[in-house]
Amino acid sequence: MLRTSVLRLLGSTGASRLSLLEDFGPRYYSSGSLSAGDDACDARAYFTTPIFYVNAAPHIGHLYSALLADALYRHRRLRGPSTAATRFSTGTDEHGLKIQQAAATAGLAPTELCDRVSEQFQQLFQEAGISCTDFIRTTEARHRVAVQHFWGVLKSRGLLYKGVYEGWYCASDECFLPEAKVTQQPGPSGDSFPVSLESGHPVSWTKEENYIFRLSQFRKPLQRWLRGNPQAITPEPFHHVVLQWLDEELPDLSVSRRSSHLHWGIPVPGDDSQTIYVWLDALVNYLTVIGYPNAEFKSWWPATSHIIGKDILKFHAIYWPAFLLGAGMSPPQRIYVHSHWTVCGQKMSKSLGNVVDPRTCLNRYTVDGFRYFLLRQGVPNWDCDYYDEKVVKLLNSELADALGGLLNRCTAKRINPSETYPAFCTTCFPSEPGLVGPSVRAQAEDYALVSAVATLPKQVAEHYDNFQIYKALEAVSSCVRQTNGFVQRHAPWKLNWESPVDAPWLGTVLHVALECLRVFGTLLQPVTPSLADKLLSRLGVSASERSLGELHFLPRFYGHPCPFEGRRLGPETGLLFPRLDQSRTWLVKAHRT
Ligand code: ME8
Repeated sequence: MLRTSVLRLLGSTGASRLSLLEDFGPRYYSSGSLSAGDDACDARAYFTTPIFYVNAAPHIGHLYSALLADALYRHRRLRGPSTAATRFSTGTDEHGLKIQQAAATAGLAPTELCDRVSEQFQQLFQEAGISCTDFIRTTEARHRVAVQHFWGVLKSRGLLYKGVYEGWYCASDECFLPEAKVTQQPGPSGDSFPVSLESGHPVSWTKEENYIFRLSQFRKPLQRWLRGNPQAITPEPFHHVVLQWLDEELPDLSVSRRSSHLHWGIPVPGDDSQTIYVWLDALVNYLTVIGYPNAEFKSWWPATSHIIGKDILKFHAIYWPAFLLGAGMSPPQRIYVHSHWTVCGQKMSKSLGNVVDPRTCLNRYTVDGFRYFLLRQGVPNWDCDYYDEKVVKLLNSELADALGGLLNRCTAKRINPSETYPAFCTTCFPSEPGLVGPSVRAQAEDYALVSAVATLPKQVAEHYDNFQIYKALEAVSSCVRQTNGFVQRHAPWKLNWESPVDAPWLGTVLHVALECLRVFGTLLQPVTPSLADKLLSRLGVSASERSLGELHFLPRFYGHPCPFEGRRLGPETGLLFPRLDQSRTWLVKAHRT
């Protein structure tokens, strides 16, 4: 029963004036709402992605992990004042049997394969606007120093011993498997061969004298860490899964291989006949990046958030914290786990020929378009299915029509001939709802809009903290729809600038809509950086006015001056996001039965 649930998770895929002001207004001004200080953004923050194997070219799953980390990192920088206090690393995992075998199959020296594929990851991430501060390769000298030092610490603390390790090994997954996790799969010619129950990859029987890590000693400390830190692994179901795993037996772990079998790796210090297990090597990358073993690393550890896929949860939530505890260090602060992208309901794989090339997608849907799609549609708790029609539909409806249309409606010359941020009229839109008078034009729904957009930055921040970026985007999109409804309701195109009755209200409608757009543009920066820049530039918002601390939505409504009122809009630079043609859906179509 317990196991079934674990497998299922891992294997599948008008308000009163008082309340308005109390809820959102004063807090905005007194505390700056989302600026540094009130949410510990003065502290350091270090985001990481997994380092990716170089046996094959990157696909959309890899890009998705990097985008999640990039959005978290960019959002964090929007909140905090100091960019020096944030770091973001990604990289490539280049050692191990898997790479050794892939190089042999390709007829290449391992270094050649590593250089070639690592370059593909770097190029992809550069094209996709991944703003990492560090790209690490495990074949770098600085990493070898860090791994060998870390090994020495574990050894000196009596946590490594030599023994014979016998069991199934899966080279594709680079892991040992107990008997219960192996099954026989029928081969093409009627014979059968052993495979991993979870991944379906072939396994082979291994018996060797290795160095073994006393993992079994860490069951209780790991349980204490997780029970004492309910947010350590997010979303919660994954936290729960790890605690379930820890209820089971936790055998010691082989952390080296015979060099004659595995030569492509980092040698065990003082024993060249053994090569360090690739997962121990790979996990230490998170320390290498922050300068380990030099003391500087201490200012970054453990203020770390690891973003990982569900497939490598055990390595990050059990092995890695155990290694760290063993070395006298704290486990990472947060582990954010996401599920997988499938294609037409199937796992992406080279052999099925259904791997979606992210560079093609970035070209077809634009960088911002594809970033938006993956982050808007990707739900960490469940697997998501990819097909092209979905991308076109989403981008046309949310970016081209809803957001682009809204900007166009408020900035077009025929509606806004002076091309300025018009004045807000407090008698047309008093801060107290329900007032009646000849010049009062605002309705109950308009107060609801103001209230929704005023709370949006906080809501979005909470979604980021809970690793639900798709919900943050859903909330922005819902407010964009509400703002379009506001503009539609008051039809500024039917109002006349020449009329002394219409003009103040016309200006107010545009002012409110532009203020909403300013909030949307600010909040979209972590996901669609260029599109948000285009939007904010069109609104005339300068670079120093784009942080969350500077946001102060609709200050005139709350009785404060507005720095934008009367300001000229930025230059017109064309459509915010041109509509995509359905014929662009030639990549992967949805299955229709
Ligand atoms: O496991 N959907 O590297 P890896 C979403 N080198 N994300 C996916 C995905 C999919 N279909 N497929 C892969 C390794 N990913 C080790 C990691 S870290 C110290 C060492 C993403 O190249 C996801 O983040 O197999 C997954 O965990 C990672 O790529 C695995 O990449």
